[in-house]
Amino acid sequence: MGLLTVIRKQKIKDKEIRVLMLGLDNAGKTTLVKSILHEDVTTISPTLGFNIRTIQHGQYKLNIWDVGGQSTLRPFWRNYFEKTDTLVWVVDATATDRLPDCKVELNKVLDEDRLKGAGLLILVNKLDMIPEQEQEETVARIRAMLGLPEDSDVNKDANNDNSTVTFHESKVLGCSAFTRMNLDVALDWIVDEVKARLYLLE
Ligand code: G3D
Repeated sequence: MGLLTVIRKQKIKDKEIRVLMLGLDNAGKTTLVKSILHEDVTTISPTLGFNIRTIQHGQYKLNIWDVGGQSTLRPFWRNYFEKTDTLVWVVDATATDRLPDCKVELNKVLDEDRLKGAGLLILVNKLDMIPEQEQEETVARIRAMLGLPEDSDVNKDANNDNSTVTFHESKVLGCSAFTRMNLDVALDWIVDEVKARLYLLE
């Protein structure tokens, strides 16, 4: 068992999970964190550096690193990769014109060795802006445009030629920071994926 695994196992014993939240600026990262914490989401200022917020979810403590997504800040993302258990990548469902840029940045991050052991959760945010009957299709279209496979063990997805994704598990989930749609589902997925992965290594 590698040292990293031992450290991670210790953390899960202490019931702590480190979550790194990234995505382009304006995707709604800070709003999502505030919404999860039941804070007022009407006053949000741009994240110029990073915020760390702790969320208690069931028995687990999630330390969420919300890092600014402006292009000038992206070179600094790598400083936060170490010891990440789950990468949450936030996409603005209404910003289809930015999807190509989003895909480029996501693939750069997915290529990072230091993140390769982490779980990957893609949150397609701002679904409250999309008519209900189009939400499912919107999430599917964004998944396809980003070159992501169906929710599964992406290690086994040899047909995904868009990236060298080697994350353990991935999930794409539509959500809304404003209505809190699927936020509990997202937290459950993070905790369950980390628990299953680290206990499987025993
Ligand atoms: P960031 O941290 O990813 O840069 P922010 O993004 O959390 O600062 O949010 C950027 C803008 O998106 C904010 O609007 C915020 O209110 C809005 N937003 C975030 N989440 C949602 C959501 O779920 N639904 C809708 N409709 N809007 C959302 P402003 O106007 O302040 O720029």
